[in-house]
Amino acid sequence: MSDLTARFRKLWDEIAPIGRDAGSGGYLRYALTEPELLLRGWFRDQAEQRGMPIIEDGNGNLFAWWGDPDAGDAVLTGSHFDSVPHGGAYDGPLGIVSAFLAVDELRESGVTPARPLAVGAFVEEEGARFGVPCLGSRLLTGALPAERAAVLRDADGVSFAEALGHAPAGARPELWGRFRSFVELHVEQGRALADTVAPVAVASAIWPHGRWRFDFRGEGNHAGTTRMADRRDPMLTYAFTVLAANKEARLRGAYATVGRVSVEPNATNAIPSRVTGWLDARAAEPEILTGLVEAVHDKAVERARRDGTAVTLTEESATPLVAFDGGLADRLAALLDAPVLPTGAGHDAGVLAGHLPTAMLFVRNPTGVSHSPAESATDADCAAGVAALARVLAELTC
Ligand code: HGY
Ligand code: MN
Ligand code: MN
Repeated sequence: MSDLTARFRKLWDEIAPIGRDAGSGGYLRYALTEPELLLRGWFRDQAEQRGMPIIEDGNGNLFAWWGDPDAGDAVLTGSHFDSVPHGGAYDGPLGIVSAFLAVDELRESGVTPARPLAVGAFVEEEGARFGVPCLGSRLLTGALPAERAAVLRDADGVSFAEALGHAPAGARPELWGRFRSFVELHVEQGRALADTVAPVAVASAIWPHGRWRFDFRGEGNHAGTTRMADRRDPMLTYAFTVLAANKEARLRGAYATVGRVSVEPNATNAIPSRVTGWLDARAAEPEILTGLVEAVHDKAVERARRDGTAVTLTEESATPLVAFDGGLADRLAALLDAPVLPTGAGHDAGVLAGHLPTAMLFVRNPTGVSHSPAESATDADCAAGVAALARVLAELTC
């Protein structure tokens, strides 16, 4: 095992147990809950050990600084700690652990950056607690108003402002304006690298994608005394809509997922009065995505007429096509002799890409599985990711 691989494993083992569910082996690291707060504490310790002062942006994002935080022209790297329910170990934390190790690599090789270098930890990237993905980076850049974020509530009714302990600060142009570029290292969510010799790739783009809430309303009633012909059952309309989403996505070469549903009253012997399903839709082109969501909505409305139910559609978040800075991507791909890949996964880098030159590095995932306890990456590939990130940061801070 190489020295860097051993150092990766040592640091990785410090956070691996935090928020891990013994039953599933997946992670329950929801933003600003105890496991994620422990990880933020770990982040502070790592920064302190490296003499890196921390700046908080008032939105829940943390930035550890090597160099003068006020000097500007800084290079930012980092990612997020939070996970989807029972998510994998690598999605997010790999980018933060790798960032601290890359700082160590630079220092050990005697590199003193000519400009400041910051390691960031963005809050609520997955949107698993408050429903809006990339909440922290959207707040920082002003893509989401602080007033809207403040009142987002989790399943227990706790608002983002209450979880944060104060109203979010909102847009901080004077802070993100200090960054000249952002490089996020992330485990690959797909298997494009799995059958290649490349442990690391550079991102070219993020597909347009978003989340839409479908509310189906019908008439709650008794399961045993309501004739089938008399029912207005929203579960039927919901089920049909899920099948329609799958078919319409396949017809378009797009992706549609309904992975989250809530039912009222959610009783075995009661016809539901309301069913809510969340559609995650993604496509290579904006027009395809729009067409997909419209087609699914049309099918839902048509079916609702047959079922005597009502359906309403609400867009909860939308991310346009992100084309990463082509010059930067080509430069990093040449530096690392790495392939360039698009992705269907959203990232904070996708938000910052609208404001400063941004790049992503993907670390090989042997199975491609993500948002699952089965997500994996080998220590050797993770060490290769650290080495690649260190080279990139040395290049960008010289
Ligand atoms: O959902 C996504 O694409 C990302 O993993 N948050
Ligand atoms: Mn994710
Ligand atoms: Mn992620």
